[in-house]
Amino acid sequence: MPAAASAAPIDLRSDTVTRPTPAMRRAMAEAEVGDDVYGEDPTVNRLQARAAEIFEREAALFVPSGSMGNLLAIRTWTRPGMEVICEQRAHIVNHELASMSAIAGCLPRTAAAPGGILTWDLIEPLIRPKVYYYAPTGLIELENTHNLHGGTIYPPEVAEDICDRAHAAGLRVHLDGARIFNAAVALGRSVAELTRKFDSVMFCLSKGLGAPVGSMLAGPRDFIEQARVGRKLLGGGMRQVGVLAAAGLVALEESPKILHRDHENARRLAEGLAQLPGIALDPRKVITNIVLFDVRATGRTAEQLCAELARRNVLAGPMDKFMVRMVTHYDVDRAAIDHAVAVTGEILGARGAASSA
Ligand code: TLP
Repeated sequence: MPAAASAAPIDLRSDTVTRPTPAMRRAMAEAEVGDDVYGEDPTVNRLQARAAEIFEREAALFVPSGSMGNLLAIRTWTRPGMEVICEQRAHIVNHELASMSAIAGCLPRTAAAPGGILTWDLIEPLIRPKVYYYAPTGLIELENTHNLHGGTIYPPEVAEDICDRAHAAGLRVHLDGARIFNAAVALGRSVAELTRKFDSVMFCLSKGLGAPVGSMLAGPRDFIEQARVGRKLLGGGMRQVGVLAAAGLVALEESPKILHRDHENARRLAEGLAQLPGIALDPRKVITNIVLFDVRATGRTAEQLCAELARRNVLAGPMDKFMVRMVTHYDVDRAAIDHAVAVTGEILGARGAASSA
């Protein structure tokens, strides 16, 4: 794997950085297209039908991004002035520009949960009593896998318990399943099984599945029809977008089969990094493709370490002052992982680390 400074960087900033596979590029070149605002793009229609089938839902909608998919779900299930219950480090709270407030008119109401995994005990106290001077609870949102907790997974029975109790309380539950295929592969369950009790599900084609662009929102037909209107309102009505949907279809059919490699690589990466001086990380907690580690004890901030890594052609993401994230995906193989560990060891002065760097 590349050791020379001129080689392509080993890019572990995110699984969003994957480039389309040759099969995706072929499908894109050959895609049959039409105007999707008229509902006439056959490839988009096929992708939507296939996603609905895989998730055992009435309908699905192709959206430009996961952020738009989440926002559409919030906007469709709520009205302005409501609250959305979610985990404190949820992507919708930390990485979506306050869109639930700026656009949907809702406030997040958060609870911090160990590993990012909410339970009904944590959610229930946040539900507002039906008193006219409180902002009503409009929606509960869960994230699986949980990005900012290092790709953690909801035990299926915990997620189902939340959905059952929410429904009994008259509340809906939306799943940010940007990486739900990673959870399914790690648990050996189908995405339909893991998501069956949620009222709506967003998942990304453009993360571990490797498509260049796009996410899907799945749910009941009337919900999807309203979300389609919302997508247009936000400027997300796309025309001959079958060229992108074609890559999405390949991603949906082919990529889940190889996601397990990303998980093996992430565990290997975590085991290597955990040996290095100053890195705080428990590799046993790495079960999908995200490795989060604390670098406080290295005497560096996350940004400083990431800058040093970048100078050596290894790219990682600073997530907060001392937290670094590395994400595995199909564009990094095992040799690249070993190289990334060696380079990190070299920077941190680990004994014997430079030998393979
Ligand atoms: N996550 C990105 C960054 O925004 C942090 C990444 O590199 O991981 N839900 C979850 C759980 C996500 O991780 C992301 C993207 C989204 C939603 C939004 O998807 P996009 O980027 O397509 O808007």
